[in-house]
Amino acid sequence: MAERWRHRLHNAALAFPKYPGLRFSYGTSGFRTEASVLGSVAFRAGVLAGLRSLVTGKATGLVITASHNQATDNGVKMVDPSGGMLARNWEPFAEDIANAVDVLEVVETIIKNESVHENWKGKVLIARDTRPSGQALVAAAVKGIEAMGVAPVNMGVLTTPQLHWMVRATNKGEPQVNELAYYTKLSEAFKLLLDLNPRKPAVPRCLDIVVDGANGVGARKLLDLQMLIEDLNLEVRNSGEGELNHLVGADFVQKEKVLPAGFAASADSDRRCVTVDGDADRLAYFYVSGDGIFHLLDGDKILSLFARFLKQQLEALMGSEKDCIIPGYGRVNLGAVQTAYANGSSTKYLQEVLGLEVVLTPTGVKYLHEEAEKLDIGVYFEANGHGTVLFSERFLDFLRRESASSEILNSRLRACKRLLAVSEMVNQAIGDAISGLLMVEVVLTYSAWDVREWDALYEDVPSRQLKVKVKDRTCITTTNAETKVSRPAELQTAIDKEVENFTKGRAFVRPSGTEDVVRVYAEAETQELADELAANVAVAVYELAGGVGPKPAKNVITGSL
Ligand code: G16
Repeated sequence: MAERWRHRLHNAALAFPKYPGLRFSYGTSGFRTEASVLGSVAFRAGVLAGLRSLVTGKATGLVITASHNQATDNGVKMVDPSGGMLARNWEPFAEDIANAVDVLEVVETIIKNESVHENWKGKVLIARDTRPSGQALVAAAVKGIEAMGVAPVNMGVLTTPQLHWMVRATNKGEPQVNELAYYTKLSEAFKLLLDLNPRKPAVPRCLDIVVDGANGVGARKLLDLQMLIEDLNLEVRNSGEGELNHLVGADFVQKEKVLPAGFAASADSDRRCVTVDGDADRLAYFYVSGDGIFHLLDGDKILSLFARFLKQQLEALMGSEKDCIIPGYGRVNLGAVQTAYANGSSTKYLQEVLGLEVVLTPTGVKYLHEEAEKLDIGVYFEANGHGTVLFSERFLDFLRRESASSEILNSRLRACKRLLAVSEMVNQAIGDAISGLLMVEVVLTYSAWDVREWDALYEDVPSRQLKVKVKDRTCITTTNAETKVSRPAELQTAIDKEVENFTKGRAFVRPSGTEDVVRVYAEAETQELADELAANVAVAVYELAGGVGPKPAKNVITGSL
């Protein structure tokens, strides 16, 4: 490493010593913890993002956000040149640099391994969510990027998926990389998709939706988007007037299965409602039926809706062929990717009704994205609402050729054009609540469906999620896509024993990668039984994995086997 470079980095790093007594781990989605201790992590993430940009010769990105976490937390999500999450083989570097006493040591190792030269050029795009702590953390990250001699580009307050989209667009050489370009791309594809829809008189042209913005960045961005789409009539609530993610937002609504603050069962009955999380990378729909019952349409339902639509388009392309064979292309691999949180009924629907192959990965979009990328059309969603639809370049090339080869707008050409427009509208870099919402609306309009018809695709197996506080959550390790605990072994034995007592019982636990808790998930035949199973497994976690604070109450089994 050149002396001048080393000197500059050394001096800059003096202002960002490692926070004493803490170990930072690179979790499900980057670094995340209490904002007050994150200054040095932000600086060091800036250094690493700069270095990654130099090594790849492409733009990288950083988003300062703690997504669904409480307002006093913050975090750093690192974006790779593809627009996806940081490459997994660089995650150990991220953890090393965040915890190093001497930043230079880690940097020098990478520079040596990758033969990086000081004169190489790099660029890091940086954005933040609406948290008050964000500005100072952006400033720290910018110092880190500059210390590497790389150009920081501060994009301001954005949703996480917008920044991912911009990194991808930059590296694809798009002429305009800014918010307007993002909204324009999405809205044009959306309008084209509506125009391609079969015209049915019953379909309302104006799409009325009530949005829970989690008091975060997504609320204001959706309002910006709405300016470009006259068919969309969004009533945005929780747009910043209350506390970020407190009793609002996709994480709260999906886990608690209740209405967010600012919504009322009587006043909002029968309205189509949407919730996003604090950085707008999660999406869920909900509604209250006339009988006052709350209905959630989570990531699994969104995945099923999308997969059904995509399959219909493939059928139009297949003509008289079978098994997803498309004349002129061959077999199209359409598949779905889920995690252990996927409701059992959704997996059954995808496999048995749609006949799709379903792959299960551990929690974290980085794992799902990787699997979806292997397919011609890969749809991935976590139950919590993170997900998107990915298209392979080879399949897109085929669609472009096909759509240029004919002028007769028959069902085959419409399907080609639709799929191409979906690939433009649906974020190809990462799951995106904004583009996901547009896609849901397109598919509902296409099918002339309301939310109830969509909801009726399948009935969820009742489920419950709980959190347990333990002394050290890393004492739990898991295997088989997180469906089994490998350590402590007696915990898995206890879970198995509990599950045996419940009809249609299924349960697993895993340490959270974003909060200091162990998460518990349970399914059973009825809601009461799912609640009981979850509570009993929570007690097992508390007893066998070092629970702290008040002990969860064990439920008496009332109706189990
Ligand atoms: C992040 C990841 C998601 C993952 C979630 C789970 O979400 O991006 O892929 O599902 O964490 O968190 P945990 O490990 O705590 O269960 P977000 O929206 O918080 O960035």
